[in-house]
Amino acid sequence: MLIERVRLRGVLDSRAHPTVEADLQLAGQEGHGRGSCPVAIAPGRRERRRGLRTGALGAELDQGATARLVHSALHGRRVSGQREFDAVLRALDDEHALGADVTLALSLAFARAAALHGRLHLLDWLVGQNGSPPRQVPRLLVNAFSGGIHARGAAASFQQIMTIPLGESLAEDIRTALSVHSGLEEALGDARLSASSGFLVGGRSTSEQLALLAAVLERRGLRGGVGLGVDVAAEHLAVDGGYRFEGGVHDSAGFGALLLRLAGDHGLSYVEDPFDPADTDAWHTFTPRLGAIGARVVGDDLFASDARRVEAGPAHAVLLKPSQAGTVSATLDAASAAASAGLRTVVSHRSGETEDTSICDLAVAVGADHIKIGGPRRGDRIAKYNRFLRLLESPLLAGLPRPPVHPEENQHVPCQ
Ligand code: 2PG
Ligand code: MG
Repeated sequence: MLIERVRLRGVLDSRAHPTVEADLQLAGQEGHGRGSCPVAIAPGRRERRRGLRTGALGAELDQGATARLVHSALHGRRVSGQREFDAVLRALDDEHALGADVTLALSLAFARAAALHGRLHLLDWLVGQNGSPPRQVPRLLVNAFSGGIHARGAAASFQQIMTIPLGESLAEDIRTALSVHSGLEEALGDARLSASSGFLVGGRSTSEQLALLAAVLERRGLRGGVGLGVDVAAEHLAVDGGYRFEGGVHDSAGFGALLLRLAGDHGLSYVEDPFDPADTDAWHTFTPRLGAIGARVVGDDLFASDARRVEAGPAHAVLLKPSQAGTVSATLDAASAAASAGLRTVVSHRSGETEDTSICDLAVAVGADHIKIGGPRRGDRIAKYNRFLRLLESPLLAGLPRPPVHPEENQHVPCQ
């Protein structure tokens, strides 16, 4: 495949922060592939450097020094496929610190251009790159309450409290997500401060939020059909000597005990980033204990979507964020490292998203158990819900099973 033209563009994410979009055209092709990179409000410290944060908008980005490097490396270059293209990006990044925003936008633009070139859908292209057919249709992690740094930094609380619809079909799960969300809006009434990124609710503790959620599920007749999960995002709660949480500071052991109690009391089946990535012993002690009550520990900032960091032991599953990995190939590598270690996978959006919906295709392609796409509000998130509704028409998804309702059903069983 001969790369004819590449263009970088500064666009806005859902928080109106500048990020990178790329267009890429292959020789003999009408049209181009396009990709963009989402933005985290405060990336974990193991995450690859994000980029130059130039603030350049529109064509300004295509005229700067980064774009000159990209143009001279890519224009007129012939590559055999995604792997070779991503290797070129990786080498450029290592030498010139392009940043994951530039490399991911280009990598996704290439994937879409290559798919177009082969008259394929993006999903088919990604499945081809992954090397095995999709094996299940992921379950949604639907944000209900935002806290921690997502609630503008003040609250020492979990970053997300989420619901997990457990229906037989994805369409049914989306209907459930809509029902829970409107039930929550109804229940919160005036207490709802912002519906734009989930809900920011002043003065409510985590237990109260979980209890409120349970009441909404009860009222909507959904109690048995929806699981509950949290993203502790503990790296952002860590202070000298422990973790800040709801007015106190808890040492690792105390924080682990508190999390286990919360998980038991509220029937949580999903706990993401319970500790700081460096708090290694705490992860190793906590994971089997949470597993014993039928819940799963997921590593986000722990693994930072880096295949070299993925290992069995500290967690049951790996969160995959393409913007952490930096390219499509690096994301697929992290997914296959997870499979080889017998770990499950979860694909995730970022707190600042664009209209790019490739994470949906990716989650299906790698056979992820879950995908985190936020609550069913706001254009960038609805775009992902709609992408799934279209993907369901793909023959590749016909007859595929859903992941097991009880995580323990196939814990420690390699997923591929
Ligand atoms: C997370 C993500 C997505 P951020 O921690 O899982 O909600 O947040 O993009 O801010 O890292
Ligand atoms: Mg997280």
